[in-house]
Amino acid sequence: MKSALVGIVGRPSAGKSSMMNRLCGAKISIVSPVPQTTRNRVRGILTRPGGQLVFMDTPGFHLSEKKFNLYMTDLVSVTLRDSDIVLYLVDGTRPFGEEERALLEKLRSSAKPCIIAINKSDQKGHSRKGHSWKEIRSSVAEALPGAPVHEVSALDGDGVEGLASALMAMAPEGDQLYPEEFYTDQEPEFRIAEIVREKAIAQTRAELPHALYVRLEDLEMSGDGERLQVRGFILVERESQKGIVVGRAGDKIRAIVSEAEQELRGIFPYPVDLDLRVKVDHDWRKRDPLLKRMIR
Ligand SMILES: Nc1nc2c(ncn2[C@@H]2O[C@H](COP(=O)(O)OP(=O)(O)OP(=O)(O)O)[C@@H](O)[C@H]2O)c(=O)[nH]1
Ligand SMILES: [Mg+2]
Repeated sequence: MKSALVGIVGRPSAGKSSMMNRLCGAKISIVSPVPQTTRNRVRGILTRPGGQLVFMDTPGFHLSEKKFNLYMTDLVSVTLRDSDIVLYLVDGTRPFGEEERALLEKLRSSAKPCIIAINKSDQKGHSRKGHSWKEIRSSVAEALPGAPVHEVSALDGDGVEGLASALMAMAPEGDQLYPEEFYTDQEPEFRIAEIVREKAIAQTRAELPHALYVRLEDLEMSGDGERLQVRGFILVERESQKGIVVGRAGDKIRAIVSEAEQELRGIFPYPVDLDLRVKVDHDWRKRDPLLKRMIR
């Protein structure tokens, strides 16, 4: 059968996580309008008769010397190394820039088979000043000659079936890595923490784009085995940010809990009860041991 590890790479907010979710037909990786939402190599699995593709979503490739960012860029490099095929996602609504060129250089030196997908084709009609869809298409095609170019929309699914078939056709012969009913290999603890983080970003994104992370302390099935009780923390960098996550009279944290609990009901066969506190972890983005554990 066909079998491949497919690394999904691209700039922050290109729609990598949305595309992996769309390709696998399930919400696997969290999504937000804030760049650098994904911090891990999240796996999504697509099994069809005759083949299995294991996608690896990655953090957005961003040029910055900040420690936090360097860990994420490293993860992109490791993923390129481990991939059989690279799916390079380009945001068709943004001009081709420095980051795109730097990432293309990495792609070329990895020498991996690559498929280019220009995403957000639903926005094709709304071209911005100094930038057109046609220019993006010719820039990528020129930079990676020979790589097939697909135009797709993770939002409405346009072109995604064609992309999935092209990836499957490109995959080498190999063993099935996961049972066919699997669509991800995430541990429940990671999945719950990520969904909480997605809801927390959505509630606070204007004020705190990257400043928070989620740590779960305790997951325990209730005595009757019918509910999963989870205790944990949303951690921010500074005292002044705590109030933003808590909100006025606790309205934000309550919304985060209820939105996360609702989404989790669709994932686990039992309800998940979240007991979350907001805490300060000063300058957590500068601490190597934490970043090493977190970004992988
Ligand atoms: N219009 C449109 N928006 C899209 C499409 N795909 C993704 N988006 C939006 O683009 C934003 C970023 O999407 P993500 O899937 O989180 O992007 P990402 O590349 O995973 O981002 P990072 O993890 O931060 O690198 C979200 O607001 C998505 O809803 C698309 O095909 N069309
Ligand atoms: Mg992402």
